[in-house]
Amino acid sequence: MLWHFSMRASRYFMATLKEIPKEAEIISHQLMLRAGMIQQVSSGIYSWLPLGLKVLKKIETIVREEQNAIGALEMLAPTLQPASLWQESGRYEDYGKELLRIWDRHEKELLYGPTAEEVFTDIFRKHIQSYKHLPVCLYNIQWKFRDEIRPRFGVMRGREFLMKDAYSFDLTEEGAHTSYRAMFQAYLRTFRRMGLSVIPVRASTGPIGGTLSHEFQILAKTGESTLYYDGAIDDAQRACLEDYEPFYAMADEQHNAERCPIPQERLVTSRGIEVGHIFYFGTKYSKAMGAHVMTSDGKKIPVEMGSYGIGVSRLVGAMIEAFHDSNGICWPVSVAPFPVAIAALGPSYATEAETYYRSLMEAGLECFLYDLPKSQGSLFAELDLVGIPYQVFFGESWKHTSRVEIKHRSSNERTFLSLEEATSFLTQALTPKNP
Ligand code: 5CA
Repeated sequence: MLWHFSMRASRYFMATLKEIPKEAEIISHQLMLRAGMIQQVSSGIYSWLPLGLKVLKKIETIVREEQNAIGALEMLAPTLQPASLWQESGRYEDYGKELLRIWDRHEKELLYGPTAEEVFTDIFRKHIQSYKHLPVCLYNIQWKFRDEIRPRFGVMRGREFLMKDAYSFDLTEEGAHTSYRAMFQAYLRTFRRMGLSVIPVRASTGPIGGTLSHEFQILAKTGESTLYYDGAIDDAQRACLEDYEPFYAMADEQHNAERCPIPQERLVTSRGIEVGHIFYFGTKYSKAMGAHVMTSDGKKIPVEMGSYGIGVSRLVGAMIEAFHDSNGICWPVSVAPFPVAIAALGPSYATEAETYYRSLMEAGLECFLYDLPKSQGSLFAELDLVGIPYQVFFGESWKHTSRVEIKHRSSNERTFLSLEEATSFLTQALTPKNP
């Protein structure tokens, strides 16, 4: 069967590199290149190689499941948009050089969407005219393009990148705040499932517009923003609280030392990477584009909107910034390209490793048979570099005690188990815990 071949190193597309690529300034970019996850095609534009795409898809799935869980409806808008929609909303001139403009053979102007408020507002206005169909929230997970002046840090600031963008439509401002809050909580659950600590910070709204906005920042030394937040957030996160109003958190110039209400000793300063951004902007687009709904007493009013982004491809890099050590990536099980790898430490164990690999695959565990004829040193190094969370070895312990060695990548703990025990240990370890 084909899957027996595809999940084994000898048949896989392992594009790992020994040297640290010179062009990569930060650890996540270096590790993504060294682990063979991506390859640059042009400045800020990457191909996702098989191993990298697996991680991207797993992150995408978590994002999708948590959007669906709050009742947001998935659809798919195109990457190309007509410039005329942006002229209608008034953003065409404002967006400047980041907007990639394209002319088709009829001299009709298109653009590669950097975001999609106009497209979604246009869909809404063509299909929904009554309060009876509200609230509604539509989203898609689609590639975006921003002609960034300085693409850098690999997929963290690319020109082409994958974004989850959602758009909520409500009758009233109060309703829009309820949608905003539901999305806010979905974001906390999404990032928690990825094992990330995330700080929601009050933000300015920039070219999206509006009055209320939060950025979701994960803590990392290489982050582009400086965060100032109430240390009580860390405790609230540990307690899985989903209320955010009481806490102070600001980024960069939004923070004002004089006006900060938090006592100095409770204020935490840290660097952060923005992985999500949500906006409430009321009727900015619905007024400009004529997206009106009928109220219960027959009045026509512009619909209340918000938009909600997650940088899906950026998250791959951001997660590596959060989860790595000097040997490579330490993926949490929830997004690992393969949660388990099996390797024979010497040709005499190859058949047993293969048989065990097949039995785990049949039990529904996603694993990778590392069957390359390499030295033990380079085998260990490669599995650690690509960050496989559980590594099962058939070696000395198997020979002498009929127990395999299971190495846990991030803690480096080793356990010696019979095959039967190993299967139940791995089944347990791979079962998602309720976050
Ligand atoms: N329309 C709104 C929300 S749908 C919007 O576009 N928001 S945004 O500009 O903040 O982008 C949403 C998320 O996309 C950001 O939080 C960030 O995680 C990601 N992102 C933005 N620019 C880039 C980029 N150049 N490379 C990778 N990810 C990016």
